[in-house]
Amino acid sequence: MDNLDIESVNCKIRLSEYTDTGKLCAQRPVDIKEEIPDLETLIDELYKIFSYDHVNVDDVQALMSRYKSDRKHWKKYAKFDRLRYTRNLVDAGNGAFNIMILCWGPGHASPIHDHADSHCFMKLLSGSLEEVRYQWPQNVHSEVKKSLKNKQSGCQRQINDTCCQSDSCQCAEMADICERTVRIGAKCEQDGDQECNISDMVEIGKTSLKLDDVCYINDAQGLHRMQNGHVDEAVSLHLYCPPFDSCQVFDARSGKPTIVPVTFWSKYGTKVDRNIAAKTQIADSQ
Ligand code: 2CO
Ligand code: FE2
Repeated sequence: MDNLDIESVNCKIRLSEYTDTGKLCAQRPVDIKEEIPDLETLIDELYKIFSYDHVNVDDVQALMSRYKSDRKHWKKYAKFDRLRYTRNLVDAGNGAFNIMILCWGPGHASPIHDHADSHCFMKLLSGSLEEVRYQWPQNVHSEVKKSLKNKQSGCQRQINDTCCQSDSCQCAEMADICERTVRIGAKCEQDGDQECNISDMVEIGKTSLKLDDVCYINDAQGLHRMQNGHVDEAVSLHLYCPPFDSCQVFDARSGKPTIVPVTFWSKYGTKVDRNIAAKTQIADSQ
């Protein structure tokens, strides 16, 4: 699964649910060459593409590239906070995807995080952002890796369920590692014990995103952190498929994972109740 040909992946399916390579290759129903004139048209086109069972990652990227950013199309969604980046829902999609605008003040950054077994597309609408990618910490596994291990070992069960107990099965070993990770993490939280040094986060790449660039990440490729290291604000458009309401964030030094809810600062251009949004933003976890 680590060797997925990302360009041909069908992003209507969660990463860990791929059962055979036949499902990865898709018919290619959309072939739009011309520029997309505004954000509304882009969203209409995304609805069309996501109405098919198969959606190719590179088709979504191509579609998002054809829209050229213009502040007047998206300014009503661009709501900033002084302290942290904000997530602003633009369209809840058709169940298969959602679209949001993220606003990054100078110096704002996300924690290191995963994408909850979903596909993440990101387009820069204004300013510039850096993406730093990381390996998963040694003892923490993505759903896609757990699922692959299960398949390799012939075990039909999920990693955290009771495993088949066959001699060749690696589930038990992995479940044990996961359990220890949680236990060590819990101890660390309680009394600040040094045992929480699960492993260092290993950097595997750095990219600078410029205006209208579109990039893609999923959990099989690794984790990332986004940062606006500039004096100007930055705005990015994100599409997730399927949508998710929580993800894991990782302590940059120890790699300790924590599950956090992800919520919105505003929805459809209107600010969400401050108490709810402020308590649960992924941006708070940095
Ligand atoms: N995934 C982060 C979020 O949804 C933003 S970093 O770019 O994917 O808050
Ligand atoms: Fe992200």
